[in-house]
Amino acid sequence: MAASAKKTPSQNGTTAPASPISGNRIVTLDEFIIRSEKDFDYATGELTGLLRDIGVAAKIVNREVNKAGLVNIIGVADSGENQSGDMQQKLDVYANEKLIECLKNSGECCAVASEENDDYIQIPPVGSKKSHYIVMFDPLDGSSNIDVNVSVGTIFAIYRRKSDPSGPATKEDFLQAGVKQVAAGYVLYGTSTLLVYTTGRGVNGFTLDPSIGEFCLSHRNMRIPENGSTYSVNQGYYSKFDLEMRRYIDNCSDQNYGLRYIGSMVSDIHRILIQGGIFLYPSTRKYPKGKLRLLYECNPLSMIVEQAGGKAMNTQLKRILDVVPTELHQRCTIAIGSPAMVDELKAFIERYSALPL
Ligand code: AHM
Ligand code: MG
Repeated sequence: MAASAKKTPSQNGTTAPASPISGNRIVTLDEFIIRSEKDFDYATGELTGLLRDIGVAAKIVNREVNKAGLVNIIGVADSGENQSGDMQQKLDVYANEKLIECLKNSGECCAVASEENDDYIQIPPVGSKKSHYIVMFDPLDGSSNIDVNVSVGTIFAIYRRKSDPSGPATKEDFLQAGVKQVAAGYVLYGTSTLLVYTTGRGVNGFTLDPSIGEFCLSHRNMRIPENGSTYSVNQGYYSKFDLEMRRYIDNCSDQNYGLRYIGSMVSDIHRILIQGGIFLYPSTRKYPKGKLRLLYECNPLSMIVEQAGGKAMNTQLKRILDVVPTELHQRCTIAIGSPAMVDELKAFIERYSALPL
C-alpha cells in the first residue's frame, strides 16, 4: 500500500503527481525524491531519507562492480588483504555491507533483511530518532554473472514497520504481503547504471551520469507495453516443468516469440519493462516452490511492474503482491510482465492443469 498522496486528476481519469517536474533540464534523483515528497499529504521526509541512502549505496556498489575485472590487476595480497588493509571480499558481500552501512545514515530504517543474511538485522537508532521503516534487499542479484561481465542488479523493498517504534523491529515487520510495500526499486549495473523506483505513484528511472556522479531522470513515468514478442525462461529446465508450462512455452515457440534469458532477473525484467514480454521462473524438480525469493526479489519487482501497468502472479495464479509470507527467505514461482502475456499464460494454466494426468 502506497503512502497517502495528494492527487491531481488527469485527463484519462487516472491521477498524476501534484508537482510534476517538467521540461528537458537535468533532474537529479535527489531533486526528484525531494520534489515528489511534496505529493504526499503526511510526508515527513523519512522515506525521502531512505531513498537517498539507497541512492548513495548504489553509487558505491556501482564503483566496485565496474572495476570487478581489475581486482587481480590492482593487486590483492596473499593474505587476502588489499593495500589499504581491507579484506578482499566477494562483491555481493561488499554490496550487502555498503547497503547496511548507508541505511544507517539517515536513521529512518530500524532493521534490514537481506539475501546475504540468515536473519534480519536491527539498525541502532540515530540519537533519539524513532525509525518507522524496514528495508529488504538482494544486494547483488545474479552475482554469478559478474565473473563473465554480464549485468547484475540490486533489488530493494521498503515497508512501514508494524511494531511499536519505541522498541526493536520484529519478524512481523518483515512478514508483510507485498501489497504493503511503500516503495520498491532496483539498480541495474549494465551498459549504463540505472536506478528505477516507485513509491506507488508510477515508475521512474534514473541513469547514473559518471561525469557528475549523479543519477539523472532518464525514464519518466515508465509504462510496460501491453503485449510483447519475447519470453524469458531458463528453457534448459523444460523437461522439469509442469505440463501447462511446457504447453505455454511450446505456444511461444509456435508463435515465433523470441527467447531472451540473461539469467540476471533485474536485467531480464528491465528489458521487459521497456520492450514488453514475459519472465517465468516456475517450479522445477530442484526448486519445487520456485527458485526466486518472495520478499526481496519477486515482491519489489512485482510492485514496479504493476505500477508500470504489468502483472505478476505465481503459477497457482495468485497475485504475487497478495501472498502473505511465512518465512524471510521464502521462495515462490513467478510469471511477470506484459499484462496480455500474463493473461495468456493464465489461460494455459487453467486449461492444462484441469486435464487428468
Ligand atoms: P541469485 O540471487 O543467487 O543471484 O539468484 C537469482 C538469479 C536471478 O537473477 C536469475 O533470474 C536466476 O537466478 C537464474 O537462475 P537459473 O540459473 O536457475 O536460471
Ligand atoms: Mg538474488
